[in-house]
Amino acid sequence: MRQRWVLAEQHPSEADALAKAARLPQVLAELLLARGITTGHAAFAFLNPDVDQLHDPFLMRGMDAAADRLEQAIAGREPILLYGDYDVDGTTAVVLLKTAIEMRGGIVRFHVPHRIREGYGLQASVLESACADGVRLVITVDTGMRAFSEAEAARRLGLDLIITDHHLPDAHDKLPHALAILNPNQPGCNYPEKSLCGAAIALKLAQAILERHAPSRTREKTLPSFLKMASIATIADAVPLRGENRVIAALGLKELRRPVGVGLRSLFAAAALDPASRQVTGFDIAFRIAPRINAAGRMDVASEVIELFTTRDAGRAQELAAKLERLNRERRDTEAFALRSIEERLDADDELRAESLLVLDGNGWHRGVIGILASRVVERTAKPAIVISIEDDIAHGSGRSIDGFPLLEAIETCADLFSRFGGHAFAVGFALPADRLPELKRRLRAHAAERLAAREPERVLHIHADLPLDRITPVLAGWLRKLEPLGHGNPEPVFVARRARLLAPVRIMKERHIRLDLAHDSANGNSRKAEGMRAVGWDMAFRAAELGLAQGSLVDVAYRVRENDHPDYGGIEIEIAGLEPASA
Ligand SMILES: [Mn+2]
Repeated sequence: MRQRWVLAEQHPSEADALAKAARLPQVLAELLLARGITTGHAAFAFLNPDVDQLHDPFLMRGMDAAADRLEQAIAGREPILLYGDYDVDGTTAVVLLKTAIEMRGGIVRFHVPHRIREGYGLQASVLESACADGVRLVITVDTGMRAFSEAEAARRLGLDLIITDHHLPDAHDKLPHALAILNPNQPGCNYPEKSLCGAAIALKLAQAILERHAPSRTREKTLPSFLKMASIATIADAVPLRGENRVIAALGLKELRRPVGVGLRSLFAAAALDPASRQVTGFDIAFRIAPRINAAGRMDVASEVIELFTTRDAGRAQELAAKLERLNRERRDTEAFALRSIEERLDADDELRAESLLVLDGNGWHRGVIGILASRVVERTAKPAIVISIEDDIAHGSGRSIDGFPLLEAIETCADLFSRFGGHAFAVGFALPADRLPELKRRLRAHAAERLAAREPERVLHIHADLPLDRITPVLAGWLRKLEPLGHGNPEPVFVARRARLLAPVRIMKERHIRLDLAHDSANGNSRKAEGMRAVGWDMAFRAAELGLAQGSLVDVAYRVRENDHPDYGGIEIEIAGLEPASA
C-alpha cells in the first residue's frame, strides 16, 4: 500500500527564537511549537513536569459541593457507593477514590457493570439495591454524563448523586439531575484542563478532600502515590499527553520506580516489566499494562481489577494478576481467531475487498473484542471498518475509521435502524435487530462509496521535522528523551533526512528486515571519510528491493531515533519509518 508523507508545517524563525530563549536545540524547539509551546517558560514546564503544575481542584465547577457532601458522608460513616466503568479508566478511578475515601475513614462500596450482561453506564437496579442497603450517597466515575433517567431514579430513591465524568454532555448541553457534576466539559466550568480522563477527575476529587484536610502532606506524600493509578488511566484512555495530563502521566510513571503495592507489583511481574530496573514508558503502559487490565472487562468481570489494586494480600494479588494474564491470552486468541476468519473472507471475496467501507459480521464473535478487531482491519486495509457480532438475533457492532471519513456521521444516516448507537468521528458502537443487517450494509456502503470512491487507500506517515543524519548526537538523544512520556498528543518524533547515501550494500535480515549504513551526503562529497549511521528497517526488505537500493544509492529516509543498549551494537541508531527516492 502506498505511503504518503505529510511533513508538519515548520516555523524556522519562531523555532529559532524559542531555541534561544529556552537554550534548546532548534529541532526540539520545532517539536515543542507543534505542541502549542511558544515561550521559554512553557518549554521549561513541559520538559520538567512537577507536582506544582497540578491545578487547584476547586477550580472545577461543582467541586465545593461535591467535597462538602463527601466529607459529610465520611464524618457520618455513611456507606458510599462508587459506580465505575469496566475499562482501565473506570476501574482505576474507583481504586483511586476508594483508597482516598478510606484514608479519611469513610466506608466505600463499589459497582462496576458487567460489559456483556449489564452494558455501559449507570443502572437503576443497582441504585435500588444500594439504597435498600443503606447507601445515601452515590458517586459515579468515568460515566454518568448522559444518565438522565437513572439520575431521576436516584432522586426518587432519595439518593444524593455526584457525577464525575469526562464524556461530553449531550448535544443540547442538558445535564442529568445531580447534587454535583464534576466534568470540565460541562457548560460553565472554567477548569483549565479540559481533556482529563475519568480517573484524573476522580483524582481531583480525592485531591480536594485530602488537601482540605492536610494540604502540605497531600502534595508531598499522598498525591504522588495516587498519580501512579491516574497515569495508567491517562495513557490508556488516550487523552492528549499535554498540560496537566502530561504532569499526571510523567510523575505517575516516575512514582512506579519506587516500591508499589502488591497489586501493581504482581501485574508488572506478569507483564515481565521491572520498573525498578528500567523506567516504565508510556508505550509499556499502553501496550503491556492497559491490555491486561482491560482484559478483565472484555472477557469477564472488571471488579476483580479493583480487588487486585486494593488488596494487601500478596498471594491473592498474584492469583488475580495470573487471572488477568489468562484472560488477556484468551482475549488475544479470540481476537486472532476472528481476525483469521476476517482475512480469509477478504482474500476470497474480491467484491468485499473492493468496498470503500468494510462491514464484516460473524456469528458469536466475542463482543469484548469487536472494537479491537475493527482497529486491526483499519490498520491492515487503511479503510474504515465495522465488525459485527450476532448473538440471539441481535447484531452488536463496533467501527473504527480513517482520517477524513467521520464514522458517526455515516452511522447517523442509518439512525432509524438501530436500537442504540453512539460514538464519535473515529469510533462508533451500535446494536440492532439482526434482520436489519442487509439494509444497514446496503446503506452504509452506498454512503461510503459516494464519499470515498475516488480515494486510493494509503497509509499516511506524519513527519515532524527535517533532521540530517549528522545532527543526531547523544546530546540531542538526551533532549528527545525529555519528551517522554510519549503517546496521544505527544507522538514520538519522526524525522526526515534528505539525500542520505548508502555506505555499504543493503543487509537483509530474515528475508524481511534490512540494515543500512547511511551517511549524510555533505556538499563537499566524500572528501572526509563519512561516519555511517546504523539504520534498521523492519519489514523494509521489499521496499529496499523496489527502490533498487545498493551501495552508493541516495535516498530520503523517514526515521525515529533509537538508543540501543545491546553490548555489541550499543549506541544511537535510527529506525526507518519510510524510504523514498532521493529528492532533487
Ligand atoms: Mn474514560
